[in-house]
Amino acid sequence: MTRLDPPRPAPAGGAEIFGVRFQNPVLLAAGTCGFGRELTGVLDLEALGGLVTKSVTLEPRAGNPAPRVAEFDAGMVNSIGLANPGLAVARDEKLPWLAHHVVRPRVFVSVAGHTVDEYVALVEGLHEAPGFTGFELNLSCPNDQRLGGRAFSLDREALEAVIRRCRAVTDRPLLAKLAPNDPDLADTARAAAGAGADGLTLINTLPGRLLAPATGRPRIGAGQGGVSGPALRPVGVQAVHAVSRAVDVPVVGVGGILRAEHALEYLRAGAVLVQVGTASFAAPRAAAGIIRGLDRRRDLPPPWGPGPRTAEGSSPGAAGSHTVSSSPLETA
Ligand code: RRO
Repeated sequence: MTRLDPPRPAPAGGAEIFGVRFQNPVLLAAGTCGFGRELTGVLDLEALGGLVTKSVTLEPRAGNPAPRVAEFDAGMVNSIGLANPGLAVARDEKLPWLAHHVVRPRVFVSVAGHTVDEYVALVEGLHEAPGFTGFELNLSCPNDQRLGGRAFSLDREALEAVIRRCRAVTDRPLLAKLAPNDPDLADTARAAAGAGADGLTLINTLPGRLLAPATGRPRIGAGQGGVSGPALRPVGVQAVHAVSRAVDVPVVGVGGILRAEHALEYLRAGAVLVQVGTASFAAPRAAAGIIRGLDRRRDLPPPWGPGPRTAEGSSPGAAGSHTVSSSPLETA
């Protein structure tokens, strides 16, 4: 498990989570920022708490038929179909670029496969690459046609096996990104944590379909897709609320965060970090505005501020045991 990259410099302030320091709680979500480079000139990457790369698969994938995205009044539906350059290009080009150009934000590499073996091969193949802190196992893509749209995390045996076996081949932090359409998400989260996940990312998109009223034809090429944006926020906040009370690993909240108050909503529900996704499509600098908005607040819950975590006065187990700093939020 030798790693080639030296430890990254730890920014002052912020909070320590997964054994590394985050300068603020706002990350860009997988699939919405490419591998970071795509946003140079658009967004100051150094201001971010972190970013999660596009999901990487063993081989390059061309993705699903166009159109891949369609908007509706409360968000959008996507079916990109895991379009990505594959393991070799991620390892040899994308991550080295991140190693040289992104210093303060914490980078997580999202990986996705069809089988447990594929996930393990991805983690093994990337473990020693430079430029990133940890992995986000994408166990919840709703748009993989070979899995028939069924998220990996909904198969308990596969979920536990994939996390256990990835855990055995890397000491980097492992996040498991779970699906919202789960009859007992808290139980799945307990299983994921029990199998060795260091944290849970909640939630991926919710399966959905948009039809053209005049023809009945699907508005995206693959037919069904994943719902994201404002419609997803209450689903994500509920997931974070339930799971952060059920597990003692940190929870990362994602789904429908457009503004700082939405990020705060997730932090109050029990998340220690948040990810911004769909908002960046409409406004590529949305995450920077959210970071500034949070920085102005003096009522952030721990570990970002001294304020109460929840209106109910109860504190989920995750944050206390895994975060060591309560320094004021720092922006770059
Ligand atoms: O690529 C996609 O279509 C996709 C993925 Br991998 C995912 O995890 N979630 C999503 O909404 N779309």
